[in-house]
Amino acid sequence: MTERTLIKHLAARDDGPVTVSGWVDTVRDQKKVQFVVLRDESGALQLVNPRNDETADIADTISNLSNGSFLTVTGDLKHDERVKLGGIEVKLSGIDVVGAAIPETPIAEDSSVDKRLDWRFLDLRRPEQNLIFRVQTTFEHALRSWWVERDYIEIHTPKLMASASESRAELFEVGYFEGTAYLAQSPQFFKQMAQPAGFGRVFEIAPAFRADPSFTSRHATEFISIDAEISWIAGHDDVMRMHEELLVAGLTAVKEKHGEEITAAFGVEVTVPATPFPRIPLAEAKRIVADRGYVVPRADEDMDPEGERQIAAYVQEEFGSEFVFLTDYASSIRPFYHMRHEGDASLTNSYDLIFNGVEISTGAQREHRIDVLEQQAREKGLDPEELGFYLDFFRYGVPPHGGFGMGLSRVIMLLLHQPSIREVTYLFRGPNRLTP
Ligand code: AMO
Repeated sequence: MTERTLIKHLAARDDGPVTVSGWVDTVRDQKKVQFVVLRDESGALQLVNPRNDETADIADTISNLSNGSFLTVTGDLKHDERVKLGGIEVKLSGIDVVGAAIPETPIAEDSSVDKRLDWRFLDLRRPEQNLIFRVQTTFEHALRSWWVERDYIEIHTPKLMASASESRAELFEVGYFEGTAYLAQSPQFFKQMAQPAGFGRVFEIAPAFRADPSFTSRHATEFISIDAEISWIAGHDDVMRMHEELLVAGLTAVKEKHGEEITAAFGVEVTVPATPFPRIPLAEAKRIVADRGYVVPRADEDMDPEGERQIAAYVQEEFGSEFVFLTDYASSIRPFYHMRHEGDASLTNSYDLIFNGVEISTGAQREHRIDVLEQQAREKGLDPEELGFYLDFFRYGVPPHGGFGMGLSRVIMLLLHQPSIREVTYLFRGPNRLTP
């Protein structure tokens, strides 16, 4: 493979000949000297070309350069404190326009998000965008490592399904030969299947699809769902303990590797949260929010976005935490597969995790007793026939188990204080966006 010199590594090199590649950021074409700022994913570098007879060809090329063109240049690296851009510059001896760009750039810094998404590959060239995806890589890698070190098995569940796994209202239907298939809304059923299969502890990081017509900053029709499911739990607190330790591992890795860059680019200090995260039953959270003067949703409704912000503000003030588990949701607002409280069937062994005021996750202990599960499915108006294969999991010996699903883009958005998941999704999919 061709050796590449990244711009960020040049400062540590001795003065002398170098070859570098990157995109033209700006050109200052002056009478006596020309300057080009070259950018790659790691930084920016000043190129200089004093005009004289020997450099006339290079000067011609520079005069015709358009912003965004991709160049490979050779030259002499020199450290010079007076150079504002990193204290180094390269005096050109050769310039090769490998990929010329059309001069009119279709987007600018102040273009709307929609316009930027139309030209996502150009938008992604911005250093902050590049950082977002390096942070995401580090975060995902740290989660995977944490799980692998603890003997979890990584599974890949199918995204084409014969029925819904969450609400029927958000199902994408696709033609499937003579019949119909549905895009998976969650790996829910199949990650649970790993428990009677004897896998013990599993995880998956994969796309999930929701035919949700929302245009909010936190909804996509396709998103990456981070899922885990574990056997031998005593209750949903075991799932929450795993969940918080996992997040600590992910955020520690991000802070160590990118903390300073993140502060420089976004003005955000990455905080590794203390554990245990505060845990507040939903009913109590609603009382707290009401005491703060906010009109809370009814008891049989989920916390709404403003309620989530209010409880997050409370937790930040009281416990200095960016995270809070809201627990024990009412059965009426939870799916049929959540286990209900022993002795109070109106509540479930479940939780939502709120990070900086937005829900990032839902988790629960699952109902593993087949008769109870069937009854709960019927109560929710589901036909046990349609759930046939799923219900079979519980007929052949299944351990108590539970797990969670967490939206990757929501975590990254909230971690980097971005205004929308559109900014942190490589290619966003929403109700009116299927391209590029
Ligand atoms: P839930 O439906 O709450 O739970 O989804 C889990 C998490 O996935 C993310 N998420 C979304 N992200 C972007 N756009 C969407 N339209 C969207 N919908 C959901 C959120 C949410 O918290 N099967 C359960 C999980 C479980 O119990 O294991 C489930 O899917 O961050």
